[in-house]
Amino acid sequence: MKKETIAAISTGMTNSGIGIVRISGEDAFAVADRVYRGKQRLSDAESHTIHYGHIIDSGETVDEVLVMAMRSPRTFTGEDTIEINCHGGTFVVRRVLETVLKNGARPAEPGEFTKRAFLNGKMDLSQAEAVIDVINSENEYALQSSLSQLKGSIKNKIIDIRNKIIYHTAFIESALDDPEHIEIDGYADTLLEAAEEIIHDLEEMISSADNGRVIREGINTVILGKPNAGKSSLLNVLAGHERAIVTDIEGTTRDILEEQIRLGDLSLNVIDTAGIRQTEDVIEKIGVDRAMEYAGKADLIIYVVDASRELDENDEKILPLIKDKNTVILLNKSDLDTVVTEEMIKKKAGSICSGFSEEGKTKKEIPVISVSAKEEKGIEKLEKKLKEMFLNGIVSFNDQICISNVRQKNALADAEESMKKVVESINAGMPEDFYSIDLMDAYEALGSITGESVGEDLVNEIFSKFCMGK
Ligand SMILES: Nc1nc2c(ncn2[C@@H]2O[C@H](COP(=O)(O)OP(=O)(O)OP(=O)(O)O)[C@@H](O)[C@H]2O)c(=O)[nH]1
Ligand SMILES: [Mg+2]
Repeated sequence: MKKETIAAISTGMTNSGIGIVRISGEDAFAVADRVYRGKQRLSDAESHTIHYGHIIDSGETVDEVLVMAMRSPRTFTGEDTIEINCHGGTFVVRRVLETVLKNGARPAEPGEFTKRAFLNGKMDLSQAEAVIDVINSENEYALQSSLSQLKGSIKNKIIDIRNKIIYHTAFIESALDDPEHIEIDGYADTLLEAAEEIIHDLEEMISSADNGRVIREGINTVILGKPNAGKSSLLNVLAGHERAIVTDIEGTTRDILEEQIRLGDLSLNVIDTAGIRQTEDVIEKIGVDRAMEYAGKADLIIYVVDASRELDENDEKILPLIKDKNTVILLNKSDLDTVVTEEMIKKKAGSICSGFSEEGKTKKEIPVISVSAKEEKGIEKLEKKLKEMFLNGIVSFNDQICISNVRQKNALADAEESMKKVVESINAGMPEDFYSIDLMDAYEALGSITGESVGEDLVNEIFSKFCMGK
């Protein structure tokens, strides 16, 4: 079936220097020739050339343009493609598009160009998803990881794993078909080793998803501490303006407050919370519950200790919340006479946090920094520490695979589950034909990442999230 020729404005809809109307499909050249006047017909032009001329609508000049003529298959969509570079005023770009639409193209749906690139085999689904991620990237790291995905890092890894799975499945099947010639005894051990290796690879990719989210959406940072410790004061310092109400009344902050903060290449979603304490006040109690709930979901906890007051039962309540979390402890109010020392808080935290080994020595030392939110002291140290904590693992993104997409992550998790079943079956001494079902399930799940085993509905849903003209 002949695919319709589609057209859309591919540049942003604000007045700008240049606007681009893109046409893709078998009739792209014919449609363009109906609206373009220049030295030469585009149909006679060589591929990948640029032509100066005018767009004409019913004898009237619409704009002066440069037209790029690119023939299939070496184009983004894999189809014949024309890109009209016109002046970038929103009105004139729309007029050029209208003229094109009057002459045989239909408007493209959001993401339809990329969908065609996928359907024409120019890229797999993980790369198509990377296209939108590149467009939506808001920082260098997000961009780098999307670009690596676009180049095929995920695709290649998935193909590699799928090849291994299919090799083992094929071996089992043929051995079962032809037991006289193919020896299957002892094969379980080989498969077990391979399955464990695959599980390891899958787990690595799944865990990269959290890094990916942190980079893309910012680090979810929750400020915890007892009432009056100076949490809201800290938020205000980090935000650079008076975001939260600060008073010397305990229980000032009731609800959670969120603020986006940039630290160089890092973005933080900083959440100020109600001071943790036992309270009879109904509203404050809801606030405290919320603080705990947010702490559970945090990527990072900044635990603000009031160093001018003794540690008390409220601090004790906070310690379990920072267990297993990336945490920075701030000894706040360092401008006053302090009673809490670094050693004291480290000892307390060490007794509860699993990051500390039995000898009391830290495996993963929780950083403790003296600050004064009031006098804005020590804040630079905090910022430096955060960069250290989060950027170290991230900088090498170029050559690392980073899963950033929930759909892909879920598929990996499904594949991992199936592979674990394979391991279980082998360990339980089940017959060979048993595992091949689970192996094939894993194979299918991974295929959904690259788009080899996905239905039309899912494809449509994925591309509908794209912007117009891409
Ligand atoms: N001297 C001194 N006072 C501070 C410092 N940080 C905060 N404060 C004071 O401590 C009091 C409480 O500060 P907040 O920032 O409201 O404390 P909070 O932790 O948000 O308190 P709740 O919202 O009630 O949980 C205010 O009077 C602040 O001015 C500091 O570094 N030094
Ligand atoms: Mg507060």
